[in-house]
Amino acid sequence: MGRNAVAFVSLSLAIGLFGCNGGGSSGGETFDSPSEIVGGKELNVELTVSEQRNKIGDLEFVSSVYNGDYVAPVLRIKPGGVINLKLRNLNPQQPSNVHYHGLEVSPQGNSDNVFVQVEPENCFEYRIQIPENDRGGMMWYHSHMMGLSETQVFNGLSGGLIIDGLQDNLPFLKGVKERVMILKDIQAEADGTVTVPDYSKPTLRSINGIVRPSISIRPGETQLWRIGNVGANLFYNLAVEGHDFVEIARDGEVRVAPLRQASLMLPPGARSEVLITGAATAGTYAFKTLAIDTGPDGDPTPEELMGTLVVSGSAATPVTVPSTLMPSADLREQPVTKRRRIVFSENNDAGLFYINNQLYSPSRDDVVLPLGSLEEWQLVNNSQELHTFHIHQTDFQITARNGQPEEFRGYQDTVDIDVGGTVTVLIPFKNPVQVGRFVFHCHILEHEDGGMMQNIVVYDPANPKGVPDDRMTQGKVCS
Ligand SMILES: [Cu+2]
Repeated sequence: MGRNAVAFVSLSLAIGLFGCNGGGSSGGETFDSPSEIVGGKELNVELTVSEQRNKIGDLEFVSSVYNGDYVAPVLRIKPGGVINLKLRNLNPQQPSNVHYHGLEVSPQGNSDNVFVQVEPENCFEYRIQIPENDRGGMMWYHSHMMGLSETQVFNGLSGGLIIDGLQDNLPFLKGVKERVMILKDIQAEADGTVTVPDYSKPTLRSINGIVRPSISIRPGETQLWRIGNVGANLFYNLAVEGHDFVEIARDGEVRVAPLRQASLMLPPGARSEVLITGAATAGTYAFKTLAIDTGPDGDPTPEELMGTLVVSGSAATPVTVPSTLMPSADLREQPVTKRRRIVFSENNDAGLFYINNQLYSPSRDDVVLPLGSLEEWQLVNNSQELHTFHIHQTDFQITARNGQPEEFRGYQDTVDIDVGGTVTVLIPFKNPVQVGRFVFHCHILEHEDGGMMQNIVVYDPANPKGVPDDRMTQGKVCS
Protein backbone atom coordinates (compact mmCIF):
# COMPACT_ATOMS: atom_id res chain seq x y z
CA MET A 1 0.00 0.00 0.00
CA GLY A 2 1.22 3.50 -0.58
CA ARG A 3 -1.79 5.65 -1.36
CA ASN A 4 -4.69 6.65 0.84
CA ALA A 5 -3.87 4.56 3.86
CA VAL A 6 -7.45 4.71 5.08
CA ALA A 7 -9.32 2.05 7.01
CA PHE A 8 -11.15 -0.43 4.83
CA VAL A 9 -14.84 -0.03 4.20
CA SER A 10 -16.63 -3.05 5.64
CA LEU A 11 -17.33 -5.99 3.40
CA SER A 12 -21.08 -5.64 3.80
CA LEU A 13 -20.85 -2.08 2.54
CA ALA A 14 -18.65 -3.29 -0.29
CA ILE A 15 -21.32 -5.75 -1.37
CA GLY A 16 -23.99 -3.07 -1.01
CA LEU A 17 -22.06 -0.64 -3.18
CA PHE A 18 -21.53 -3.11 -5.94
CA GLY A 19 -24.94 -4.74 -5.61
CA CYS A 20 -23.18 -7.99 -6.45
CA ASN A 21 -25.22 -10.35 -8.54
CA GLY A 22 -26.29 -13.32 -6.55
CA GLY A 23 -26.28 -11.01 -3.55
CA GLY A 24 -25.13 -13.64 -1.09
CA SER A 25 -23.60 -17.01 -0.57
CA SER A 26 -24.76 -18.57 -3.80
CA GLY A 27 -26.90 -18.04 -6.84
CA GLY A 28 -24.29 -16.28 -8.97
CA GLU A 29 -23.69 -17.09 -12.60
CA THR A 30 -22.45 -20.50 -13.59
CA PHE A 31 -18.71 -20.96 -13.96
CA ASP A 32 -17.44 -20.52 -17.48
CA SER A 33 -13.98 -20.97 -18.95
CA PRO A 34 -12.09 -18.05 -20.48
CA SER A 35 -11.82 -17.96 -24.26
CA GLU A 36 -8.71 -19.65 -25.64
CA ILE A 37 -6.42 -19.32 -28.62
CA VAL A 38 -4.93 -22.74 -29.16
CA GLY A 39 -1.75 -23.36 -31.07
CA GLY A 40 0.25 -26.49 -31.65
CA LYS A 41 3.90 -26.02 -32.45
CA GLU A 42 3.03 -22.51 -33.59
CA LEU A 43 0.64 -19.96 -32.15
CA ASN A 44 -0.10 -16.90 -34.24
CA VAL A 45 -2.01 -14.32 -32.27
CA GLU A 46 -2.80 -10.65 -32.50
CA LEU A 47 -3.59 -8.75 -29.32
CA THR A 48 -5.12 -5.31 -29.77
CA VAL A 49 -5.01 -2.95 -26.81
CA SER A 50 -7.95 -0.55 -26.77
CA GLU A 51 -10.38 1.07 -24.38
CA GLN A 52 -13.63 -0.85 -24.23
CA ARG A 53 -16.75 -1.02 -22.12
CA ASN A 54 -17.18 -4.24 -20.16
CA LYS A 55 -19.55 -5.44 -17.44
CA ILE A 56 -18.50 -7.61 -14.51
CA GLY A 57 -21.36 -8.52 -12.20
CA ASP A 58 -23.34 -5.27 -12.08
CA LEU A 59 -20.31 -3.05 -12.59
CA GLU A 60 -19.97 -1.39 -15.97
CA PHE A 61 -16.65 0.22 -16.75
CA VAL A 62 -14.43 1.40 -19.57
CA SER A 63 -10.85 0.18 -19.43
CA SER A 64 -7.89 -0.69 -21.57
CA VAL A 65 -8.08 -4.37 -22.49
CA TYR A 66 -6.88 -6.96 -25.00
CA ASN A 67 -9.17 -7.76 -27.94
CA GLY A 68 -12.14 -6.00 -26.39
CA ASP A 69 -12.56 -8.24 -23.35
CA TYR A 70 -11.75 -7.68 -19.68
CA VAL A 71 -10.80 -11.37 -19.60
CA ALA A 72 -8.08 -11.77 -22.20
CA PRO A 73 -7.82 -15.01 -24.19
CA VAL A 74 -5.84 -17.86 -22.67
CA LEU A 75 -3.00 -18.78 -25.02
CA ARG A 76 -2.09 -22.47 -25.37
CA ILE A 77 1.12 -23.69 -26.91
CA LYS A 78 3.14 -26.91 -26.98
CA PRO A 79 6.69 -27.34 -25.62
CA GLY A 80 9.13 -26.47 -28.38
CA GLY A 81 6.52 -24.28 -30.04
CA VAL A 82 6.75 -20.65 -31.09
CA ILE A 83 4.41 -17.84 -30.13
CA ASN A 84 4.19 -15.17 -32.83
CA LEU A 85 2.33 -12.40 -31.06
CA LYS A 86 1.54 -9.09 -32.71
CA LEU A 87 0.74 -6.39 -30.19
CA ARG A 88 -1.32 -3.57 -31.68
CA ASN A 89 -1.57 -0.63 -29.31
CA LEU A 90 -4.70 1.41 -29.95
CA ASN A 91 -4.74 2.96 -26.49
CA PRO A 92 -4.56 6.66 -27.43
CA GLN A 93 -2.70 7.74 -24.30
CA GLN A 94 -0.21 5.11 -23.15
CA PRO A 95 2.57 2.95 -24.54
CA SER A 96 2.37 -0.74 -23.70
CA ASN A 97 4.21 -4.05 -24.08
CA VAL A 98 3.90 -7.73 -23.14
CA HIS A 99 5.85 -9.82 -20.62
CA TYR A 100 5.61 -13.62 -20.70
CA HIS A 101 5.64 -14.45 -16.99
CA GLY A 102 7.26 -17.73 -15.97
CA LEU A 103 8.87 -18.59 -19.29
CA GLU A 104 12.56 -19.45 -19.45
CA VAL A 105 13.08 -17.70 -22.78
CA SER A 106 15.42 -15.05 -24.16
CA PRO A 107 15.02 -11.51 -22.75
CA GLN A 108 16.50 -10.02 -25.93
CA GLY A 109 15.17 -8.27 -29.03
CA ASN A 110 11.62 -9.30 -29.89
CA SER A 111 11.55 -12.14 -27.37
CA ASP A 112 10.51 -11.53 -23.72
CA ASN A 113 12.08 -8.06 -23.64
CA VAL A 114 10.42 -5.86 -21.00
CA PHE A 115 12.20 -2.78 -22.32
CA VAL A 116 10.03 -2.83 -25.46
CA GLN A 117 7.85 0.27 -25.71
CA VAL A 118 4.98 0.24 -28.18
CA GLU A 119 3.57 3.74 -28.54
CA PRO A 120 -0.08 4.48 -29.36
CA GLU A 121 -0.98 3.46 -32.94
CA ASN A 122 2.16 1.32 -33.11
CA CYS A 123 2.63 -2.44 -33.40
CA PHE A 124 5.29 -4.89 -32.28
CA GLU A 125 5.83 -8.49 -33.32
CA TYR A 126 7.06 -10.79 -30.58
CA ARG A 127 8.55 -14.20 -31.27
CA ILE A 128 8.75 -16.43 -28.19
CA GLN A 129 10.49 -19.78 -28.52
CA ILE A 130 9.07 -22.15 -25.88
CA PRO A 131 11.69 -24.59 -24.53
CA GLU A 132 11.40 -28.13 -25.88
CA ASN A 133 11.92 -29.56 -22.38
CA ASP A 134 9.12 -27.60 -20.68
CA ARG A 135 7.02 -30.05 -18.68
CA GLY A 136 3.78 -28.11 -19.05
CA GLY A 137 2.04 -25.69 -16.76
CA MET A 138 0.29 -22.42 -16.25
CA MET A 139 2.08 -19.19 -17.08
CA TRP A 140 0.58 -15.80 -17.90
CA TYR A 141 1.20 -12.69 -19.94
CA HIS A 142 0.72 -9.06 -19.03
CA SER A 143 1.75 -5.48 -19.61
CA HIS A 144 5.15 -4.70 -18.09
CA MET A 145 5.19 -1.06 -19.13
CA MET A 146 7.60 0.76 -16.81
CA GLY A 147 5.64 2.98 -14.43
CA LEU A 148 2.29 1.87 -15.88
CA SER A 149 2.22 -1.83 -15.03
CA GLU A 150 -0.22 -1.45 -12.16
CA THR A 151 -2.63 0.70 -14.15
CA GLN A 152 -2.54 -1.48 -17.24
CA VAL A 153 -2.82 -4.86 -15.52
CA PHE A 154 -5.59 -3.49 -13.28
CA ASN A 155 -7.43 -2.24 -16.37
CA GLY A 156 -7.31 -5.75 -17.79
CA LEU A 157 -4.04 -6.20 -19.68
CA SER A 158 -3.27 -9.70 -18.39
CA GLY A 159 -4.22 -13.22 -19.40
CA GLY A 160 -3.39 -16.89 -18.94
CA LEU A 161 -0.80 -18.82 -20.96
CA ILE A 162 -0.75 -22.60 -20.75
CA ILE A 163 2.08 -24.77 -21.98
CA ASP A 164 0.60 -28.16 -22.80
CA GLY A 165 2.05 -31.35 -21.44
CA LEU A 166 1.11 -31.58 -17.77
CA GLN A 167 -1.48 -34.27 -18.47
CA ASP A 168 0.99 -36.21 -20.65
CA ASN A 169 3.65 -36.11 -17.95
CA LEU A 170 1.21 -37.04 -15.17
CA PRO A 171 -0.90 -39.82 -16.71
CA PHE A 172 -3.22 -40.03 -13.69
CA LEU A 173 -4.64 -36.71 -14.93
CA LYS A 174 -6.02 -38.32 -18.10
CA GLY A 175 -9.76 -37.80 -18.16
CA VAL A 176 -9.70 -35.37 -15.23
CA LYS A 177 -11.85 -32.32 -15.93
CA GLU A 178 -9.77 -29.16 -16.18
CA ARG A 179 -10.95 -25.74 -15.07
CA VAL A 180 -8.87 -22.65 -15.80
CA MET A 181 -9.45 -19.88 -13.26
CA ILE A 182 -8.22 -16.36 -13.95
CA LEU A 183 -8.40 -14.22 -10.81
CA LYS A 184 -8.59 -10.43 -11.06
CA ASP A 185 -10.26 -7.47 -9.39
CA ILE A 186 -11.63 -4.20 -10.71
CA GLN A 187 -12.80 -0.80 -9.42
CA ALA A 188 -14.32 2.03 -11.41
CA GLU A 189 -15.17 5.69 -10.84
CA ALA A 190 -18.83 6.77 -10.94
CA ASP A 191 -18.43 7.57 -14.66
CA GLY A 192 -17.06 4.08 -15.33
CA THR A 193 -13.43 5.05 -15.84
CA VAL A 194 -10.72 2.81 -14.42
CA THR A 195 -7.39 4.18 -13.21
CA VAL A 196 -5.38 2.66 -10.36
CA PRO A 197 -6.88 0.69 -7.49
CA ASP A 198 -7.50 2.20 -4.08
CA TYR A 199 -7.90 -0.60 -1.56
CA SER A 200 -9.40 1.69 1.06
CA LYS A 201 -12.42 1.25 -1.21
CA PRO A 202 -14.16 -2.00 -2.16
CA THR A 203 -12.87 -3.93 -5.12
CA LEU A 204 -14.75 -6.44 -7.23
CA ARG A 205 -13.01 -9.79 -7.50
CA SER A 206 -13.94 -12.24 -10.22
CA ILE A 207 -13.05 -15.62 -11.67
CA ASN A 208 -12.83 -15.49 -15.48
CA GLY A 209 -14.72 -12.20 -15.23
CA ILE A 210 -17.61 -13.86 -13.38
CA VAL A 211 -18.55 -12.66 -9.91
CA ARG A 212 -19.06 -15.55 -7.49
CA PRO A 213 -19.66 -18.31 -10.02
CA SER A 214 -21.20 -21.60 -9.04
CA ILE A 215 -18.84 -24.43 -9.91
CA SER A 216 -20.19 -27.94 -10.31
CA ILE A 217 -18.55 -31.19 -9.28
CA ARG A 218 -19.86 -34.70 -8.60
CA PRO A 219 -19.38 -36.40 -5.23
CA GLY A 220 -15.96 -38.04 -5.37
CA GLU A 221 -15.08 -36.46 -8.72
CA THR A 222 -11.53 -35.10 -8.97
CA GLN A 223 -10.99 -31.94 -11.01
CA LEU A 224 -7.84 -30.08 -12.00
CA TRP A 225 -8.06 -26.36 -11.23
CA ARG A 226 -5.40 -24.23 -12.91
CA ILE A 227 -5.56 -20.99 -10.95
CA GLY A 228 -3.71 -17.80 -11.84
CA ASN A 229 -3.55 -14.62 -9.80
CA VAL A 230 -3.21 -12.20 -12.70
CA GLY A 231 -4.38 -9.05 -10.90
CA ALA A 232 -2.24 -6.01 -10.16
CA ASN A 233 -1.73 -6.05 -6.41
CA LEU A 234 -3.96 -8.37 -4.40
CA PHE A 235 -3.10 -11.57 -2.57
CA TYR A 236 -5.50 -14.52 -2.47
CA ASN A 237 -5.71 -17.24 0.16
CA LEU A 238 -8.21 -19.65 -1.37
CA ALA A 239 -10.21 -22.24 0.54
CA VAL A 240 -13.26 -24.37 -0.20
CA GLU A 241 -15.35 -25.29 2.80
CA GLY A 242 -15.06 -29.02 3.53
CA HIS A 243 -12.45 -29.62 0.81
CA ASP A 244 -8.66 -29.64 0.50
CA PHE A 245 -6.48 -28.66 -2.41
CA VAL A 246 -3.76 -31.04 -3.55
CA GLU A 247 -1.17 -28.87 -5.29
CA ILE A 248 0.66 -30.62 -8.13
CA ALA A 249 2.30 -27.61 -9.79
CA ARG A 250 3.35 -24.15 -8.63
CA ASP A 251 4.04 -21.26 -10.99
CA GLY A 252 3.80 -23.67 -13.91
CA GLU A 253 6.40 -26.06 -12.45
CA VAL A 254 5.47 -29.62 -11.52
CA ARG A 255 5.97 -30.31 -7.82
CA VAL A 256 8.33 -33.11 -6.75
CA ALA A 257 5.46 -34.47 -4.65
CA PRO A 258 1.83 -33.45 -4.21
CA LEU A 259 1.13 -31.05 -1.36
CA ARG A 260 -2.22 -31.20 0.44
CA GLN A 261 -3.36 -27.83 1.74
CA ALA A 262 -6.53 -26.55 3.38
CA SER A 263 -5.89 -23.11 1.90
CA LEU A 264 -3.86 -21.90 -1.02
CA MET A 265 -1.87 -18.68 -0.72
CA LEU A 266 -1.38 -16.96 -4.06
CA PRO A 267 0.69 -13.77 -4.01
CA PRO A 268 0.23 -11.46 -7.00
CA GLY A 269 1.59 -13.19 -10.10
CA ALA A 270 1.51 -16.71 -8.63
CA ARG A 271 -0.21 -19.72 -10.15
CA SER A 272 -1.19 -23.03 -8.64
CA GLU A 273 -2.43 -26.18 -10.30
CA VAL A 274 -4.43 -28.20 -7.81
CA LEU A 275 -6.65 -31.24 -7.61
CA ILE A 276 -9.91 -30.95 -5.75
CA THR A 277 -12.24 -33.88 -5.08
CA GLY A 278 -15.96 -33.32 -4.54
CA ALA A 279 -17.21 -34.14 -1.04
CA ALA A 280 -19.10 -37.39 -0.52
CA THR A 281 -22.11 -35.40 0.61
CA ALA A 282 -24.00 -33.40 -2.00
CA GLY A 283 -24.51 -29.75 -1.16
CA THR A 284 -23.15 -26.26 -1.67
CA TYR A 285 -19.77 -25.29 -0.24
CA ALA A 286 -18.37 -21.77 0.00
CA PHE A 287 -15.28 -21.00 -2.09
CA LYS A 288 -13.57 -18.11 -0.35
CA THR A 289 -10.44 -16.09 -0.26
CA LEU A 290 -9.62 -15.90 3.45
CA ALA A 291 -8.57 -12.71 5.23
CA ILE A 292 -4.85 -12.02 4.83
CA ASP A 293 -2.74 -9.95 7.19
CA THR A 294 -0.59 -8.03 4.71
CA GLY A 295 1.04 -6.00 7.53
CA PRO A 296 0.35 -2.57 9.07
CA ASP A 297 1.22 -0.79 5.80
CA GLY A 298 -0.34 -3.43 3.55
CA ASP A 299 -3.55 -3.29 1.57
CA PRO A 300 -6.65 -4.46 3.45
CA THR A 301 -7.43 -8.00 2.30
CA PRO A 302 -10.58 -9.16 4.07
CA GLU A 303 -12.27 -12.51 3.63
CA GLU A 304 -14.49 -12.58 0.57
CA LEU A 305 -16.65 -15.11 -1.16
CA MET A 306 -15.19 -16.09 -4.54
CA GLY A 307 -17.85 -18.58 -5.61
CA THR A 308 -19.72 -21.70 -4.62
CA LEU A 309 -18.80 -25.31 -5.18
CA VAL A 310 -21.96 -27.26 -5.93
CA VAL A 311 -21.57 -30.99 -5.28
CA SER A 312 -24.31 -32.94 -7.01
CA GLY A 313 -25.04 -35.84 -9.35
CA SER A 314 -23.96 -39.45 -9.34
CA ALA A 315 -20.92 -40.41 -7.34
CA ALA A 316 -17.56 -40.72 -9.09
CA THR A 317 -14.35 -42.45 -8.08
CA PRO A 318 -11.64 -40.06 -6.87
CA VAL A 319 -8.34 -40.03 -8.70
CA THR A 320 -5.50 -41.70 -6.83
CA VAL A 321 -2.60 -39.27 -6.70
CA PRO A 322 0.83 -40.91 -6.54
CA SER A 323 3.07 -39.94 -3.63
CA THR A 324 5.69 -38.53 -6.01
CA LEU A 325 5.11 -36.61 -9.23
CA MET A 326 8.23 -35.76 -11.26
CA PRO A 327 11.82 -35.48 -10.04
CA SER A 328 13.69 -32.18 -10.15
CA ALA A 329 17.31 -31.43 -9.29
CA ASP A 330 17.72 -30.23 -5.71
CA LEU A 331 19.92 -27.17 -6.24
CA ARG A 332 21.34 -27.46 -2.71
CA GLU A 333 23.53 -30.24 -4.09
CA GLN A 334 25.31 -27.82 -6.45
CA PRO A 335 27.99 -25.24 -5.55
CA VAL A 336 26.83 -21.66 -4.97
CA THR A 337 28.84 -19.15 -7.01
CA LYS A 338 27.77 -15.99 -5.17
CA ARG A 339 25.57 -14.85 -2.30
CA ARG A 340 23.60 -11.60 -2.29
CA ARG A 341 21.27 -9.80 0.08
CA ILE A 342 18.24 -8.18 -1.55
CA VAL A 343 16.47 -5.82 0.85
CA PHE A 344 12.90 -4.60 0.24
CA SER A 345 12.03 -1.35 2.01
CA GLU A 346 9.69 1.56 1.45
CA ASN A 347 8.62 5.07 2.30
CA ASN A 348 4.94 4.26 2.54
CA ASP A 349 3.73 7.85 2.90
CA ALA A 350 5.60 8.95 -0.20
CA GLY A 351 4.65 5.84 -2.18
CA LEU A 352 8.32 5.07 -2.82
CA PHE A 353 9.56 1.48 -2.84
CA TYR A 354 13.21 0.43 -2.73
CA ILE A 355 15.45 -2.54 -3.36
CA ASN A 356 18.77 -2.20 -1.53
CA ASN A 357 17.86 1.43 -0.80
CA GLN A 358 17.56 2.32 -4.47
CA LEU A 359 14.63 3.25 -6.67
CA TYR A 360 14.55 1.58 -10.07
CA SER A 361 16.58 3.14 -12.84
CA PRO A 362 16.41 1.57 -16.31
CA SER A 363 19.89 2.87 -17.10
CA ARG A 364 21.58 1.25 -14.07
CA ASP A 365 22.60 -2.41 -14.08
CA ASP A 366 22.22 -3.56 -10.48
CA VAL A 367 23.21 -7.22 -10.71
CA VAL A 368 25.70 -8.46 -13.31
CA LEU A 369 26.73 -12.10 -13.37
CA PRO A 370 28.19 -14.73 -15.69
CA LEU A 371 26.16 -17.48 -17.31
CA GLY A 372 26.77 -20.73 -15.41
CA SER A 373 26.11 -19.17 -11.99
CA LEU A 374 24.05 -20.59 -9.18
CA GLU A 375 23.38 -17.74 -6.78
CA GLU A 376 21.93 -17.74 -3.30
CA TRP A 377 19.88 -14.64 -2.56
CA GLN A 378 18.60 -13.73 0.84
CA LEU A 379 15.42 -11.72 0.31
CA VAL A 380 14.83 -9.42 3.28
CA ASN A 381 11.59 -7.59 3.98
CA ASN A 382 12.54 -4.48 5.91
CA SER A 383 9.10 -2.86 5.82
CA GLN A 384 5.67 -3.09 7.42
CA GLU A 385 3.92 -4.94 4.62
CA LEU A 386 4.26 -8.09 2.53
CA HIS A 387 6.27 -8.03 -0.67
CA THR A 388 6.40 -10.57 -3.48
CA PHE A 389 9.72 -11.34 -5.15
CA HIS A 390 9.61 -12.29 -8.84
CA ILE A 391 12.49 -12.74 -11.28
CA HIS A 392 12.21 -13.04 -15.06
CA GLN A 393 13.76 -15.74 -17.32
CA THR A 394 14.25 -18.30 -14.53
CA ASP A 395 12.70 -20.15 -11.62
CA PHE A 396 14.22 -20.51 -8.17
CA GLN A 397 14.23 -22.93 -5.27
CA ILE A 398 13.29 -21.80 -1.78
CA THR A 399 15.72 -23.19 0.81
CA ALA A 400 14.67 -21.28 3.94
CA ARG A 401 11.97 -19.00 5.23
CA ASN A 402 12.68 -16.78 8.24
CA GLY A 403 15.81 -18.81 8.92
CA GLN A 404 13.99 -22.15 9.00
CA PRO A 405 15.01 -24.65 6.30
CA GLU A 406 12.31 -25.50 3.75
CA GLU A 407 11.69 -28.93 2.34
CA PHE A 408 12.46 -29.20 -1.40
CA ARG A 409 9.17 -29.17 -3.28
CA GLY A 410 10.19 -27.91 -6.70
CA TYR A 411 10.77 -24.54 -8.33
CA GLN A 412 8.70 -21.38 -8.56
CA ASP A 413 9.01 -17.84 -9.89
CA THR A 414 7.11 -15.85 -7.28
CA VAL A 415 7.33 -15.82 -3.48
CA ASP A 416 5.97 -13.62 -0.73
CA ILE A 417 8.30 -12.34 2.02
CA ASP A 418 6.83 -11.91 5.50
CA VAL A 419 6.85 -8.53 7.24
CA GLY A 420 10.28 -8.31 8.88
CA GLY A 421 11.06 -11.75 7.48
CA THR A 422 13.47 -13.39 5.07
CA VAL A 423 13.30 -15.95 2.29
CA THR A 424 16.45 -17.64 1.00
CA VAL A 425 16.40 -18.80 -2.62
CA LEU A 426 18.79 -20.54 -4.99
CA ILE A 427 18.61 -19.10 -8.49
CA PRO A 428 20.19 -20.92 -11.46
CA PHE A 429 21.59 -18.88 -14.34
CA LYS A 430 22.83 -21.77 -16.42
CA ASN A 431 20.64 -21.71 -19.50
CA PRO A 432 22.19 -19.83 -22.47
CA VAL A 433 18.77 -18.36 -23.34
CA GLN A 434 19.04 -16.25 -20.17
CA VAL A 435 21.86 -14.16 -21.61
CA GLY A 436 20.70 -10.57 -21.78
CA ARG A 437 19.25 -7.83 -19.62
CA PHE A 438 16.07 -8.39 -17.63
CA VAL A 439 14.52 -7.51 -14.27
CA PHE A 440 13.50 -8.76 -10.85
CA HIS A 441 10.95 -6.88 -8.76
CA CYS A 442 8.11 -6.92 -6.29
CA HIS A 443 5.01 -8.27 -8.03
CA ILE A 444 2.71 -5.96 -6.14
CA LEU A 445 2.67 -3.79 -9.23
CA GLU A 446 2.09 -0.58 -7.28
CA HIS A 447 5.47 -1.29 -5.69
CA GLU A 448 7.16 -2.20 -8.96
CA ASP A 449 5.97 1.05 -10.54
CA GLY A 450 7.01 2.89 -7.37
CA GLY A 451 10.63 1.81 -7.75
CA MET A 452 10.88 -1.73 -6.34
CA MET A 453 12.64 -3.26 -9.35
CA GLN A 454 16.23 -3.81 -10.50
CA ASN A 455 18.03 -4.66 -13.71
CA ILE A 456 20.02 -7.86 -13.96
CA VAL A 457 22.47 -8.72 -16.73
CA VAL A 458 23.55 -12.29 -17.47
CA TYR A 459 26.57 -12.42 -19.79
CA ASP A 460 28.39 -15.26 -21.46
CA PRO A 461 31.94 -15.37 -20.01
CA ALA A 462 33.18 -16.44 -23.45
CA ASN A 463 31.71 -13.26 -24.94
CA PRO A 464 31.31 -10.70 -22.12
CA LYS A 465 30.48 -7.85 -24.53
CA GLY A 466 27.84 -9.94 -26.27
CA VAL A 467 24.85 -8.58 -24.34
CA PRO A 468 23.03 -6.20 -26.66
CA ASP A 469 21.45 -3.07 -25.25
CA ASP A 470 17.75 -3.60 -26.03
CA ARG A 471 16.54 -0.79 -23.81
CA MET A 472 15.36 1.45 -26.66
CA THR A 473 13.37 -1.20 -28.53
CA GLN A 474 10.31 0.45 -30.04
CA GLY A 475 7.31 -0.66 -32.01
CA LYS A 476 6.55 0.58 -35.51
CA VAL A 477 3.52 2.15 -37.07
CA CYS A 478 1.20 -0.78 -37.71
CA SER A 479 1.19 -2.06 -41.26
CU1 LIG B 1 6.09 -4.98 -2.71
